[in-house]
Amino acid sequence: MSLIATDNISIVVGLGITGLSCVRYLLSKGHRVIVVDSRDNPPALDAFKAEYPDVPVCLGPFDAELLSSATQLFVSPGVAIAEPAIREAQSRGVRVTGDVDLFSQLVGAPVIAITGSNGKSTVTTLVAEMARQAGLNVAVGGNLGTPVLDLLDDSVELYVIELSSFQLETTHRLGASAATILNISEDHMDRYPNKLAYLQAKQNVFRGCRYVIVNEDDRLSEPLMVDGMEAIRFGLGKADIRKFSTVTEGEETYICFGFEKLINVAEVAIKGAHNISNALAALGLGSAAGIDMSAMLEALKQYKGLEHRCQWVRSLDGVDYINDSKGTNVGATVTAIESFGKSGRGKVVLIAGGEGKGADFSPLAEPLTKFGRNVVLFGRDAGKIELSLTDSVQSVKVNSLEEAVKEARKLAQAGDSVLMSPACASFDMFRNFEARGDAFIDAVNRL
Ligand code: UMA
Ligand code: ADP
Repeated sequence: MSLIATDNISIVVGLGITGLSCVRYLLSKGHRVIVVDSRDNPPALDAFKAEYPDVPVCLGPFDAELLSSATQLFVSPGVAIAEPAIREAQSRGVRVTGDVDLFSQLVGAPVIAITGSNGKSTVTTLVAEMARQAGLNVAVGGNLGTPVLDLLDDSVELYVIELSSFQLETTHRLGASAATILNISEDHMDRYPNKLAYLQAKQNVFRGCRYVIVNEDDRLSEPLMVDGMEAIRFGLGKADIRKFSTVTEGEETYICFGFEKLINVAEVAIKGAHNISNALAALGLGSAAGIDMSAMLEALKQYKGLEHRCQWVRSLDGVDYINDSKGTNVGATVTAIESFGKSGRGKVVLIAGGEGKGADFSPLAEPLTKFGRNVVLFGRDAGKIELSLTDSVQSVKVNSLEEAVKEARKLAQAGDSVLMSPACASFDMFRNFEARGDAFIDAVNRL
């Protein structure tokens, strides 16, 4: 059955880049489309009206009657399907779907799908690099930046897509060749009633999947296995058959598949235990999709990671300055503190804060007690983080990122790392995490 009924109306919910990609596709197939957005003035409005003057656009609070008059709703990731008007339309028989569902019906080449709380972008771009190294024409996108519908092209031989829990809410059957939930820790608690609801959305990545890539170090990443699915496992240590793992012999640690050594960890360009876990996941996904092993190992030697993820910026007076602006949840920041705490000569001065998305910040206390020198807090939820850290480490609140960097310089001692890993989204003060990372780099370079 086709996802699109030609004689009826599709309503695209959300006028962002996903909404635009849906409109473009639906119009190209001659469908009747209406666009709604709950904001009075979505950023893309003027450009949209200029390009599609004949498409009706309804702004402001969602109208349940209007939504209920559609055949299907294509809901953008920024809008929860739990919105009352969407729920009402659904209860009146309207199909609630999204761009990923549509993509999965149209795609003609194998798909590798990656979700999880942390490491998605790193693994997505690493797998894409492995595929390129093997000579494949690969398309890469999804939550990473390019909406999946905009990736579709007959010449593509492999799609590598990053999917968020938001995108997976509306994904009924992806049918990926290989899929993984890298790990699960709390995120987006302003959108979900509890962690289970967040996990359930993530589990949709496995629907119709051939190979599941399972993280043995995080049991929450396990799918419900159904007929026709095969598992490839990964995890640090504990080698086993059909598993990508690590084995340590004396001073050296190797990545293995089964009991066969593949590469010395020292040769892998991305560093830290979390990144080795990411490398194992990428090998699992790549091997499931049949990517040549020697090409994958070559990519591991060459791929240096993305900006704004535990990115070294500068050394000044013996102190390393690290930009981890993409550390947008507590789990990511815990990982970053432990990574620099264990590998550094000194302690960690953490710069954190921003929009906390309803998170519980208390898991930061333990790694900060072990590895933290001080914490400098800024942004909307600075006070909330401060309350969670009493007794573990001293903290100070400031009014801007620029001030935070200056304060961190005063507090850090030679051998320390100043780590900006906010554990929060950036939207209270910046356009996005990249703008926050760039502001940090500028401030550090001005010291
Ligand atoms: N919005 C409204 N009302 C609406 C529609 C949107 O208030 O009716 C708000 C949303 O709450 C959000 C913003 O508008 O703050 C943008 O929402 P959108 O759904 O229109 O977003 P797009 O521009 O289509 O971008 C989306 C993803 N955005 C979100 O999930 C919020 C992008 O991920 C993704 O790159 C893009 O599709 C292409 O697939 C961004 C993101 O922040 C980078 N993702 C979250 C994350 O990584 O943590 C999940
Ligand atoms: P995502 O796309 O899921 O946000 P990224 O690959 O952009 O993930 O990494 C964001 C941050 O998450 C990193 O800078 C690091 O602090 C943390 N991180 C990356 N990989 C992992 C992992 N496997 N486990 C825990 N934390 C991780």
